Amino acid sequence: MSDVNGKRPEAPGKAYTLPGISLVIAVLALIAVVLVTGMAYGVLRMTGGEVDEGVFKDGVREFEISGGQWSYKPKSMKVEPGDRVRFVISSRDITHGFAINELGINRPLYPQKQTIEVVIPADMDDATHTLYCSIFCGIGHPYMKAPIIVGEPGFEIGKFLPYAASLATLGLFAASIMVWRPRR
Ligand SMILES: [Cu+2]
Repeated sequence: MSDVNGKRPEAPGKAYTLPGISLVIAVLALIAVVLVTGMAYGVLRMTGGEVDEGVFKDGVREFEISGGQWSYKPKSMKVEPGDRVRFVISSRDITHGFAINELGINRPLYPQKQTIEVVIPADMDDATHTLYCSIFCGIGHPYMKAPIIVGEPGFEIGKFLPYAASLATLGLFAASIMVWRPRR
C-alpha cells in the first residue's frame, strides 16, 4: 500500500483518524443546524408579519377569515386566553379546510360565509398554534397555514427542534457518506 498522491503520508492500513471523523461530523451537523434554524426563523417571520387582533363586537373577538389557493387572510391572528372568539370564514375559490387542532376546530371552507364561535380556555398556555387547510386543494396545500398566537408566547424553542433534528440527521448522513467513502 503506497501513497499514490504523494500527499501527506499515512500509517499503513489506517485511512483516517478518529478525531478527524468526529470533527467532520460535528462541523457538518453544526452547519446543518444553523441553516435549518435560520430557515425556520425566516419562515416564521414570513408567515408572521401583520398580526390581526380581530374586532370586538359585544365582547366577542371577531375575525373575518378567507382562505384561497394557498393562503389565509389575514396571515396571522392573535387572541388571549379566556377570549370569546368568533371566526367568520369563507373560501375565495374552491373548497378548503379550516382546522385548528388545539381549539378542536375542523370544518370545510366554502364560498358561503359561516360562523364558528369558540372560547379560548382561560388556562391555555401562551403559544403559537396553526390554522391549516384540512382538505386537499392542490399543489400548495401543505403550505396553506396561518399562525394563531395565544397570549405572549415569546421565543418557542420547541417550534425549531423538529427542523433542527431532521437537519442534524441529514448532516450526519452526509458526513457519514463523506467519511466512509472508500479511499484508494
Ligand atoms: Cu388544502
